[in-house]
Amino acid sequence: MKRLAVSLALFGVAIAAAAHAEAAARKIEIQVTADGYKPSTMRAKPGEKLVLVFKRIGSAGCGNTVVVPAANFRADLVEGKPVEVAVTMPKQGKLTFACPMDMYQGEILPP
Ligand SMILES: [Cu+2]
Repeated sequence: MKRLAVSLALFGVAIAAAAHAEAAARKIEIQVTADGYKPSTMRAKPGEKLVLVFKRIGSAGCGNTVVVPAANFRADLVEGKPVEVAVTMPKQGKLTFACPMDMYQGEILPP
């Protein structure tokens, strides 16, 4: 019985740790408009975990596909269907995203 209590306690700690890790990723909403990404420049700490949420506004312009090279990510964007991608800021340098032709560009810079 004591052993069960110990494993239950450890289980609880594991769940709490997992929940904490989930909460640690910061969500950044990026609107994809006819004029490009809004915002197009953001800041994040090296090693920080982020979730980028791309929200297409309207259908004009070059926002139908977004590419995040560092995450090996490419997705089609449709209005009303936000697309999320988890990324981690590199230890050095910046993270970038763009349309496939690099006409729309966004970057996440260190502080
Ligand atoms: Cu383009």
